[in-house]
Amino acid sequence: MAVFERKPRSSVPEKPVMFEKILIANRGEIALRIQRACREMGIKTVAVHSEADAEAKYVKLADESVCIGPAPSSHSYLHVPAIISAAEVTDAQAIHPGYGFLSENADFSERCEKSGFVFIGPRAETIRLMGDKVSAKAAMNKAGVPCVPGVEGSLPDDPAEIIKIARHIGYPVIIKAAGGGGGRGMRVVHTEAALLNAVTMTKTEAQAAFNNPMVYMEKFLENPRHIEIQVLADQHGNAVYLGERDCSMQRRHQKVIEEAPAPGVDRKLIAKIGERCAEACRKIGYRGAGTFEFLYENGEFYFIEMNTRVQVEHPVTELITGVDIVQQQIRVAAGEKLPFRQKDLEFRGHAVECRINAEHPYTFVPSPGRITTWHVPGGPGIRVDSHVYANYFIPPHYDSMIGKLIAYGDTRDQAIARMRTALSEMAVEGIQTNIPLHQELMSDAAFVRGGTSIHYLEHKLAERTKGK
Ligand code: MV4
Repeated sequence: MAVFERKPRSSVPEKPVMFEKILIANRGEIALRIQRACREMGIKTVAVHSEADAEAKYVKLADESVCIGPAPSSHSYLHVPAIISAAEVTDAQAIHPGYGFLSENADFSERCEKSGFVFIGPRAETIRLMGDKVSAKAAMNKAGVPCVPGVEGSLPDDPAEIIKIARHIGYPVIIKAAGGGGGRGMRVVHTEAALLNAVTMTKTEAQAAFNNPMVYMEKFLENPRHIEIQVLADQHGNAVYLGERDCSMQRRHQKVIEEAPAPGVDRKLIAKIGERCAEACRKIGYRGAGTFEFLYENGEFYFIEMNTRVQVEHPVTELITGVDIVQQQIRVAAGEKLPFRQKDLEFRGHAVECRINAEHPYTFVPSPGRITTWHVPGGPGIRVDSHVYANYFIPPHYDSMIGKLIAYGDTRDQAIARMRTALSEMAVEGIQTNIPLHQELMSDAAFVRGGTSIHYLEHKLAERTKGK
């Protein structure tokens, strides 16, 4: 079996040598986005795909492709041995996990490294630290990142102690699963009478969903915005922040619109929080791209979670900074130093992203199937990140997002105006999309004013239903 013996590459190469070939362990628009970064850098690509994605154009565009299993993700994009084997047979040197799927799976990153492939992301230890929301909060608190008021650590078993902690924090409180995140495994508690039952139920659910019964408690913030800070760190102790994104326009924890910068937030405060995030990266030896998620309420930032992957909404940051985040992920994974310092970075203009989903615009029922017409907009300040085309069949097995429409302008008003034009030019037939919802939102008075909370869209949609 000598053929398959590979020397694990030391994590910091003496002299960085850029990869010759990268395997992309993902599908759809992000697989194409990563492929584009590789092509620009002269790196060969290996696409892995399920049977349902065999005919996709981005698969054909890759230098090589390997079918890793049937349509269900559990048997393909989540099937670790198939992905590692594909990297072995194609002789790739590194694996880019994209977002979702295995991107925040510490065991997967470890398996990559043990098999001799560079995992394009943070060390397994860092992914594990951030995957446990209790240890993530403790680490960030210690590193000087402001957190939601609460009590450090997971809740004790003693009911009297739990009651004491909740009284100390003050109602309403929120109980969250340590193994959760992204909106899974949480419960809001308004009164002491409801407390212990809520804790028990959250623990039971957490055990079933995450195989970890640990829960923690925070003050529940009633009407915050969701603002996140993008960071980049190399393996030589350098870290920068690339500004923030406002992702408050969401429904059921699915973001709908993202923008950068966050409207109406004091730039000095962003610089202060951003610097805290970069400093935290230096302290924990973070490597790669990452996102610090905050709740923002009454002029204060409160850290809730860290994402250790590239995010769907990274293009808005790319447009206001001029930094190619995916390319930098690859460079720092190969051991290169970041090519800029914080003082070299400028945030210029404004960018808005609309996620284009194959779904009914108001019932949100998925609408997979064959796209008959696909006409994308263009012109100044317009970027479209999508893997689809006319006659493409959207498989029903995956996420409904089929692309992202991103508009850039000197000002927020210009970016929104360009987005309106772009949406009006965009033509998609054969399936239903959420383009009409985006058109409505781009002319929504509260959105146009800027600074709506995480509850805005759900409230607006509820009003809409009542009105009909
Ligand atoms: C909160 C919160 C209010 N107070 N924590 C939901 C997703 C997960 N990342 C954290 N979440 C929340 N945590 C405290 N202490 C409200 C939410 C929340 C939310 C946060 C971000 C974006 C959308 C959201 C929708 C509902 C609730």
